[in-house]
Amino acid sequence: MMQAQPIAISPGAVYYPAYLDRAAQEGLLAEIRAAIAVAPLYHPRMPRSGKPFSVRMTNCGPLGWVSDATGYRYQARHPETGAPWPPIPAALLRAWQALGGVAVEPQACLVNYYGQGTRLGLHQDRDEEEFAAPVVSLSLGDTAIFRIGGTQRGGPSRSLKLAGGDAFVFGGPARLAFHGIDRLLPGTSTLLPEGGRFNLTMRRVTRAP
Ligand code: MD3
Ligand code: FE
Repeated sequence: MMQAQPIAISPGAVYYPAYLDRAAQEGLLAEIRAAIAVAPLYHPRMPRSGKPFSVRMTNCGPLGWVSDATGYRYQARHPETGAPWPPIPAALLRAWQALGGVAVEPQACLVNYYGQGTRLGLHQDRDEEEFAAPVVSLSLGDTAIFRIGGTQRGGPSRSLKLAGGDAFVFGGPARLAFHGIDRLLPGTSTLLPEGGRFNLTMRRVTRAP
């Protein structure tokens, strides 16, 4: 299941290329598809403008990140079905334990799906109350061009390819780094018959008890 030497990208940002082998990717994909059957992917909307994201999203865990015309927030239920989010899959909890280096449990796993031509603009993840815990990210499917900068918008940034099976941990100063997905490289993975990419990010939302 595990492989990969960690590569330090910047203080607090650690990249684990090929963290999941093919069998582990298939197992995790099956768990994510089961979660999506309970909590369907939907198009979040931008605060104020109400313009839909090109990326579709859902969540697992006691809390989920949502966005609509009224703003960004974490909530316990799916915005369209009203149902509680399904639990975070066991394989993801194992990755959090192995890579996160913290005793607290994650409360949210945001599931992002990128179809061809979709992107996610540069942003900071700062809707959580707890920034001491890292964000742990796993990718499945096609390779994406990921961009990461510093904690100031408009500062220097670098771009990196994130492939299916790769893991990333963003802690310390990297926890508040600006980041986004510039584009996908279509046809770079055979994992998803429909093509595209899933990214799974686990987060601690409230202060640890
Ligand atoms: C750095 N997701 O879900 S993963 C997000 O590929 C998000 O779907 C992208 O940005 C994706 O918020 C990028 C890498 C990532 C995720 C969360 C971070 C980098 C991060 C949080 C803080 C700092
Ligand atoms: Fe983010």
